[in-house]
Amino acid sequence: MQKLLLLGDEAIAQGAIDGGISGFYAYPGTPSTEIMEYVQHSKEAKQKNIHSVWSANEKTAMESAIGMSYAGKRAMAQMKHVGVNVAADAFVNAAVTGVNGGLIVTAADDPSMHSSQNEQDSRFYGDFALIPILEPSDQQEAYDMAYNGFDLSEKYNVPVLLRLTTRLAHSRAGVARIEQRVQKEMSLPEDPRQFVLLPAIARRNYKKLLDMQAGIKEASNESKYNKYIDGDDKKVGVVACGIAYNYLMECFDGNCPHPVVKVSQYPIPEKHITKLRNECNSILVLEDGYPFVENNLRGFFNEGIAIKGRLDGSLPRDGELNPNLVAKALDIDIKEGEAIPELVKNRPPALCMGCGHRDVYNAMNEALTKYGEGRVFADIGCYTLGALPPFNAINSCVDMGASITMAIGAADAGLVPAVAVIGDSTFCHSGMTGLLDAVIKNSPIVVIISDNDTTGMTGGQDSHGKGRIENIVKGLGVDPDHIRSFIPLRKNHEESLKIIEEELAYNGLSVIIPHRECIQTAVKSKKRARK
Ligand SMILES: Cc1ncc(C[n+]2csc(CCOP(=O)(O)OP(=O)(O)O)c2C)c(N)n1
Ligand code: SF4
Repeated sequence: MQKLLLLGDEAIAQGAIDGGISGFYAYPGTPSTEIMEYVQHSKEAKQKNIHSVWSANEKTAMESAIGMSYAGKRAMAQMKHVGVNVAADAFVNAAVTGVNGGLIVTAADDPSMHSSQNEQDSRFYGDFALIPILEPSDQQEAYDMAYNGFDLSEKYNVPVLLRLTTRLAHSRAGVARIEQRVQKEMSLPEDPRQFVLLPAIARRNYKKLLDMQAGIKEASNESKYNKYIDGDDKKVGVVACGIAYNYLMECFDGNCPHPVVKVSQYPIPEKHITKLRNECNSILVLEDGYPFVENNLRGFFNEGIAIKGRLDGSLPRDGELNPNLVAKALDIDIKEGEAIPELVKNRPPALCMGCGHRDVYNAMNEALTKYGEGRVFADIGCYTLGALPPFNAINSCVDMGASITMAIGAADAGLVPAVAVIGDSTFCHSGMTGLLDAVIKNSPIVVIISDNDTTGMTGGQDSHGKGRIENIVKGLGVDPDHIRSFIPLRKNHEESLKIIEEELAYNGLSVIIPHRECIQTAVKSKKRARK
């Protein structure tokens, strides 16, 4: 069979394509973005007419995937870990509706917060929703799990959560492909009310989900992804989850002297863990993310054999794992890599030279001088870099869409004028509903939608707002006299400043739309046009 050199993200995309998927739905977010990008560049996916759609946000992506599953076809929703918070309502309820076509939700977690607001662990969501979780230890497993995850989903009538972390998502390894499967035909659920979560039906479905738990647990005990690997040195037994298994093997060149339970499918495989407890004097748990398994093994009283890991200080409580941390926890020699050459310097992130957000901040900062500091609520996107020098322009960045709604709350508390800064993609993701709140209350806030026609921060994916922002704002009911626009360029500074000053002085809701294409996407489209 063909072998490909793939990123973990790409392996998931290829596994799902080969496994008979009909639709991928996603909202971009590091480290999950490359799944959709791979599908969108895949000739096979095109030939097979596989849908690959950037949705408005993670919740709409999740719901579209549920819809495709309802119609009998296999679907995947993919997102970064914080995206699962946005999709959570649909995600948890999808476990209660059950599936028709197989449904996989891929959540890419980011321990160490390389490019995220937190390092939450998506396994808790899978556990909470009572569904199976798959966590690959390498790229081949990422491929296999995407391929086979649909069978697991269809067998137990539940969505399956496929969880991976940054290091695996963004590193490459050889992946052997399996025979390609054809897509499923459209077919409606046998029970036409399966997806109607009225209380009477939801109660019945929930009981079914509970009845399914014994089978889901057994599937984990018997899974080929979970293993008990014996070792002579029983002073400590190791539970290695997902990519941590790879780190453990790296420390011992593939021959760990301790008994090991490799965990790549959850619920936690009780059969293997019980054997490990019976044979070893203590247990070390290696897992990237939160101490999910460790907490379960310790239980409330933490009695019995010692359980070591992130909670007793054997490993740091936060940040991603690596082979050196694993070696230290096992008290073996650390293999030092090459020192970083002097030439390599840390460089703080910055807005690109020539970026329109720079001109927006220059004008906004000047206009705000007379009102004092501390009144700018920003959002998540390239413009968040306005928090850093030389701009020092913003005072918050909490979650996608929070700028407008936080400004409303602060204005209610008396901080007038309050300013919200949001990008076009984030506005369409979750800013529009907040703006509707502001319209209904005529909140005295100035909303700046810094429109660059793209989702710049995650690499320039299409933004649902392209060419539509002004109409959306009008449609939501903002007074047209207070919808203003300018082109954020240095030569337009005086005009931009005047517009912002006028709207700051207005005691009601204004929306200002500075509009100029992101220079990175502009350069890319010029290059494409020249080819
Ligand atoms: C819930 C959630 N989903 C996805 C992301 C990843 N992400 C960070 S910023 C951003 C969008 C940025 O686009 P836009 O608002 O248009 O600003 P730009 O970067 O183009 O300036 C995305 C998708 C995230 N941080 N949180
Ligand atoms: S990628 Fe685009 S939006 Fe982001 S900083 Fe660069 S020019 Fe600005």
